[in-house]
Amino acid sequence: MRLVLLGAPGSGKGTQATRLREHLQVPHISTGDLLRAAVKAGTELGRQAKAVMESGGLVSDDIVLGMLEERLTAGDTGNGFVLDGYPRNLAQANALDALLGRLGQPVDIAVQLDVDTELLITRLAGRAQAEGRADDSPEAVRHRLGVYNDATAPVVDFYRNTGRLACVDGVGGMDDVFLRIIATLAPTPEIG
Ligand code: B4P
Repeated sequence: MRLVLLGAPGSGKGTQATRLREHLQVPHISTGDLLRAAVKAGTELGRQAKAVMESGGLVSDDIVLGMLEERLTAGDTGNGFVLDGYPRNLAQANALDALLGRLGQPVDIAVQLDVDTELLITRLAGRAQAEGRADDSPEAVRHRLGVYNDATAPVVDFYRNTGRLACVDGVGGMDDVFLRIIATLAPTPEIG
């Protein structure tokens, strides 16, 4: 299965992607993790991405697409993948469809995790305390939520309009949210 996880910062994409990876036995590909690894390794790409990420902005489409193409052609996605953090704007959504069309691996489903803004802020404040991620500071979180509403929210309609969207309530325990996602993936039983 080729699954895209959508949702605002703090909606639980990374958290649920880890569970889905185990359940579906496919790789979890997170553009956030790929970018953080490049920053940590001090590569040229990481140097370009670092300041943008810390401010809560989006890294340039070209950089992220190049990095993603390299990852999707690594040879381990024959049974599918869980893509987390991409696409984040309409240009990325179109680029992803074009890339996966070329690879003959179109997206099967996009799962949108719905969580209200106050709870997102609470969760990210919790992670800021626990992990000290630079982009979980209150200013960066405000910026990330603005970027999400302006640039990423239209991506939900992109998948809705192409009949590939499932919306899931992302509020509740992590295992409860996971069960809701799994329920959207199960084939509908035939009646009669
Ligand atoms: P990401 O790494 O994608 O960060 P994120 O949106 O915060 O999601 P994450 O997966 O980490 O958090 P989650 O909701 O699981 O991106 C970071 C930055 O990288 C971006 O701002 C951007 O600069 C750059 N970037 C990444 N992709 C890009 C792209 N395509 N284009 C351009 N730039 C890109 O979890 C958050 C917290 O909530 C955790 O502490 C978790 O424990 C908690 N939580 C989760 N589920 C919960 C639940 N059910 N109940 C209680 N707490 C829960």
